[in-house]
Amino acid sequence: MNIISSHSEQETKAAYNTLEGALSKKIAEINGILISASASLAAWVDYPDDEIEELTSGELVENLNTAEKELENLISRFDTGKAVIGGVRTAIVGKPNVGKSTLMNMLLGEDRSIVTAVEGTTRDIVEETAVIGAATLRLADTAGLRSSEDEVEKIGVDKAKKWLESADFALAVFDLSRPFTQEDEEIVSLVKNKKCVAILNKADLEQKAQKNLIIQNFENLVEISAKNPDDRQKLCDIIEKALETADFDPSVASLINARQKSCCEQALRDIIQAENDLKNGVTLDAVNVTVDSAIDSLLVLTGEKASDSVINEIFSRFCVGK
Ligand SMILES: Nc1nc2c(ncn2[C@@H]2O[C@H](COP(=O)(O)OP(=O)(O)OP(=O)(O)O)[C@@H](O)[C@H]2O)c(=O)[nH]1
Ligand SMILES: [Mg+2]
Repeated sequence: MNIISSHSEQETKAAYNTLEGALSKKIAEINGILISASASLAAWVDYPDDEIEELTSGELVENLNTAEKELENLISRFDTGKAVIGGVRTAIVGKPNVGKSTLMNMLLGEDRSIVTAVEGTTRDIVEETAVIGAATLRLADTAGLRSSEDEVEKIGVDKAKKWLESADFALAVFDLSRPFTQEDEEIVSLVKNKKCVAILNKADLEQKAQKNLIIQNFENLVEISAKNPDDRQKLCDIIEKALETADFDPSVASLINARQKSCCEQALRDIIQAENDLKNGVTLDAVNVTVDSAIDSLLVLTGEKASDSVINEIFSRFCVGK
């Protein structure tokens, strides 16, 4: 499915490598470590009087530690992998008239969104896909955020806020040619906990905004004129920096969907639990149960063990058996 819906060469390669099994190979490797840990634990539990030296408790801790690090690594690369393979849900937000739709069109290289000098031009959400280097952005141009009495605009603002909540990435647009207002401050707080790039737009005009508000609150910011095609590259560079996609290596194993990520997170939680239990002297059979549960989560990920939820998801995403 990822190959069919891919938009860039990099994305296709990455999806292909996933199919090739870079991820299953990595998961099998981690599971191998856990299975050997579990086997030793089981042997110690079942034959406490025999001297079983295959794995010492030091090695056991080390194995659990390695599995933990490997899973953390996979999970931390999830966002980047998804930006390349599945595409990152990106909301373009800002108060009215700052140039959101102009920016959307600049990224797409076509006149997709309506641009006018009237505040509150965009009402419905305009969605389109843009490829920025290795990253695929599922862009949404949204209504300018302000409190309005206009019934239609109000609906647009609500939709914009909802879309932003569910977005993984935000392009927060500000207008340098006007002093910042309360509405700009609200945008800053709305995107506070999101991966985000601040765009200081209309840099071609006389500047009247106090840039400090943005400098203090954003790690990634860029000054551009969305009307000037020469500034597109500058914008793309900062987006790639924020998404960390520039150095993305499609041959490295990546998690590409939320289900895979949640399996890894579940396994990681169990491994950390097992490590703590070992430290605290919990009985080995209890530790073994926890390690086995981590193994199960990883088998669910690779499809070697199918839980009801996986089967349900597969039936909901593919038209099989209908
Ligand atoms: N000089 C200058 N004008 C710009 C720039 N970007 C946008 N504009 C103008 O600003 C006005 C508003 O642009 P839009 O892209 O419609 O702004 P918006 O944020 O989508 O506005 P709403 O949809 O109303 O929220 C238009 O007249 C644009 O031509 C820029 O970088 N420089
Ligand atoms: Mg607009």
